[in-house]
Order: sequence, then C-alpha cells, then structure tokens
Amino acid sequence: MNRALILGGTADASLLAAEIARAHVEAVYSYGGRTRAPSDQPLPTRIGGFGGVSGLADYIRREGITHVIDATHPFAAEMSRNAIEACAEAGTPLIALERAPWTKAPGDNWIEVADVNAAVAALPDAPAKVFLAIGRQHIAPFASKPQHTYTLRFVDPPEAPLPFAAEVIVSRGPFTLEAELDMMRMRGIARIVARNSGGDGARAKIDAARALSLPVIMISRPKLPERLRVESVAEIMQWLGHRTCLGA
Ligand code: 3Y8
Ligand code: NAP
Repeated sequence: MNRALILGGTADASLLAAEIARAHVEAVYSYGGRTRAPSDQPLPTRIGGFGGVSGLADYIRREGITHVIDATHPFAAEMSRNAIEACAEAGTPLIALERAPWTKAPGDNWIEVADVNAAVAALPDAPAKVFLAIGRQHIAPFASKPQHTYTLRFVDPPEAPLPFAAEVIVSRGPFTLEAELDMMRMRGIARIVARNSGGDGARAKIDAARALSLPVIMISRPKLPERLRVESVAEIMQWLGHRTCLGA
C-alpha cells in the first residue's frame, strides 16, 4: 500500500495536493504551522514540526509513508535538509517540487545578495522608503538601519512589537501587478527587498518594480544538498505513478 507525505506550504504544493486527491493516491499534507489559518487541502492534513530529522524518520516509519515529496518553499532550507537526511535514514524515496528561480528581465535593476545581512548592507545610508517583502521571520537585522521608512508585509498581524518602526500590510497573496503598482506608488516606495522565491505567487512585486524602475535587493536562495528535483506537478505524478505501479 503506497502512502505519500507532502511537505507543503506553497501554492505549488496546493496544486499538487489537488492532483493527488483527484488521482486517489493515499497521501497526507503537512504544514509547518507558520500561519494562523492555512488554506484547506483536499487531503488529510497535519500541522507543526516533526521534531527534527529523527522525528521525521519516526513519522515516516510509524505512518507507513512510502514516498516523500518536498514541496516546501525554496527558503524552507531546514525542512528540506531534514527531509534529505530522514529519507536516507528511513530508506524512503524523496523528490522535490521546486520552481525555478526568477531570472532578470530587460529593465530589471537587481542588487543580488547572499542573505538578509547582505541585504541590509546593500541599503543606502540616506533615508529611503523601503518595502520589505520577506515576511516576518527575518526582519530583525533591518533594525540596524532605522533611518529608513519601512513597509512590511505579513501573512498574519504581528503578535510581538516590531524591532523597528514600520507599517505592516497584512496579506497572504498571491498578489497582482495592479495592486503592487498602486501600493508602491501610494507609499512612494524607492527600494524593494525580496527573496528569489520563484513561482507566480510573489512575482508581481518584481514586475511592478521593473515598471516603476525601482531597484530590487534580491536575496539568493540557500544552497541545498543534491536531491531529485522537478519543477512540475506532472513530473511528480509520473514519479509517483511510475513507482507505485511498479510497487516500489
Ligand atoms: C504557512 C500557507 C497559496 C499559497 C500562497 C508561493 C506563493 C503567496 C509568496 C510578499 C512575499 C513570503 C511568505 C510568501 C509567498 C505564496 C503562498 C507564498 C512570501 C503561505 C502559507 C504559509 C506561509 C508561510 C510564510 C512564511 C513567510 C513566507 C510570507 C497558508 C501563505 C514572505 C516568502 O508569518 C509567518 O511566519 C510567515 C512565514 C514562512 C516567510 C517568513 O519568513 O516570514 N511564507 N505562506 C506554511 C506552513 O505553515 O507550512 O497559510 O495557506 C503560503 C504562501 N506564501 O495558497 O496560494 O510562493 O507559494 N510567503 C518569500 O520571501 O517569498 C510573501 O509579501 O511579496
Ligand atoms: P524552515 O525554516 O525550513 O523549517 C524550520 C522547521 O519548521 C523545520 O525543521 C520543521 O520543524 C518545521 N517545518 C517547516 N516546514 C514544515 C512542513 N511543511 N511540515 C512540517 N514541519 C515543517 O521552514 P520555513 O522557512 O519557516 O517555512 C515553513 C513553512 O512555510 C513551510 O511549509 C514552507 O513551505 C512555507 N513557506 C515558507 C516560505 C519561506 O519564505 N520560507 C515561503 C512560503 C511558504 P521540525 O524540525 O520540528 O520537523
């Protein structure tokens, strides 16, 4: 009996879950528990961490998981690394559904940096209106440059006080070009800080920055160990279908 575990939390993972439910493949969908009200899925769903590599390996054995699909976000590096180790330990096949990074288009003005600290360093000293579109978990380093007027965007309202004065937009996306253009114009945004998430759900801000000739400080993805990786739901279904019909 085959049973897949989808490590989810992205738009692509939701598309995959719909396809898996349609194909009547036995599966469970997993959220990390980062948001108050994650989207419903057409599959049995679990929420919260597994307890590191050993917790995930135990979960795989206990729940009779025969295939693991890492459909988490490209910046969910710890989850992806844990999945590689836990699947090796449990001897369970693993595949990643990971969209390609965005690439610069003509007219894009990107300052590409390795991580959040480098993004802070790339900000000018002179005060500017800056849009931080990197979520809630990694904003603390920007407190070292309080001279800027920051606009943040979170999925849920902030629970704790912010590490610096900022306006918070609460919205879970996906976002549209028109709404991004309106927001940036209305707030006089001069720079954007983004992570190279790829996919369509967050791309609108990059297109809006180009249309407004605004510089984007683009944080590159964390490096991950080698693993089987595809970019489409169809390839995941083939991988599942191929292996399940062979009873692997
Ligand atoms: C909990 C699931 C869907 C899924 C929507 C995608 C698209 C919108 C773009 C901006 C950038 C950001 C952030 C973002 C995007 C989609 C997709 C994507 C970026 C949800 C979701 C969960 C999360 C977690 C959340 C993080 C945060 C990151 C906001 C659901 C809505 C900034 C990533 O408050 C927090 O703690 C939020 C944490 C991880 C990054 C961070 O560090 O703050 N995503 N996002 C998943 C879980 O619990 O397992 O709530 O339904 C999923 C989506 N987020 O249904 O269409 O890329 O798939 N999510 C980034 O840097 O790109 C927003 O604002 O422009
Ligand atoms: P992370 O830093 O890579 O993971 C930290 C820990 O959170 C993991 O070790 C694991 O805890 C738990 N975890 C993460 N994703 C999980 C999942 N899908 N199911 C069960 N446990 C999970 O993760 P993150 O960057 O905070 O992302 C968390 C979730 O948000 C993921 O589902 C991701 O797909 C989604 N998301 C993230 C981003 C982003 O920018 N990072 C953007 C959009 C969506 P244990 O070690 O205890 O198992």
